[in-house]
Amino acid sequence: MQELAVSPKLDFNSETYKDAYSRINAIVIEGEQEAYENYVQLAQLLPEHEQELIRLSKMESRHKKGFQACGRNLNVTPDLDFAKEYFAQLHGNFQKALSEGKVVTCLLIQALIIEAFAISAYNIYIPVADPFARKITEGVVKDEYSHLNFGEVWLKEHFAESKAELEEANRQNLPIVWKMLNQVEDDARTLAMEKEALVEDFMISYGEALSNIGFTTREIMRMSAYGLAAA
Ligand code: PL3
Ligand code: FE2
Ligand code: FE2
Repeated sequence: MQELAVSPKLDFNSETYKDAYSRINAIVIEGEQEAYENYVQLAQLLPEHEQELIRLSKMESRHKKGFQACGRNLNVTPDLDFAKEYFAQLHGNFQKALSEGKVVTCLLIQALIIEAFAISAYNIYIPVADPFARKITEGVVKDEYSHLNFGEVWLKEHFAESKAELEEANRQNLPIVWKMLNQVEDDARTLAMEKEALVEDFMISYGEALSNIGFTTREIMRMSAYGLAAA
């Protein structure tokens, strides 16, 4: 209900809103594009799940098209150079893990961290989005839960032998996410999305995923706060 008090003040056609939207929209478009590529590459690493991963990758390209339409609907040109730079570190870490055949690290980066980040962003965006984007985002976020679930199920089945690599990959990549959140804090606020709400929602999705995989509450606390203080 709180968000209903906020949304009437938003002017989706104001220059301020559109300027912030040109970066946030680009981040989401680039994120969906990279998610598409990552699932295609994961399919090569996990041939026994090839069909399922290709199915997920196709969902990501639909998401990208949906968010491109959201930008067009507001007459906003997404700043894709900014967005590429925004994802560069996570992208580099994924590519490095891929080249080393580290499927656990790849799954942690894409299916857990990026999907949990997307879920939190989309959940917080939906109540304050323009009506067109709200409809699109509601459809997208449902899919993202199934992507998070793919990572959870695979990692749960391979928990014992993946645990150490998961902890190391978390230690290397989670601080990057906190940094990415800080980088969009101002633009997100212009869209009526609060950083605290994003952090909270991320912690819930990511923490639940870690718990389903097999980590204890103590381990989850330690892992999910990693790098937060420095952010
Ligand atoms: C994977 O399916 C998608 C990856 C996309 C990641 C998006 C992260 C977005 C962070 C920016 C916060 C504001 C979001 C606004 C929502 C339109
Ligand atoms: Fe997606
Ligand atoms: Fe996804």
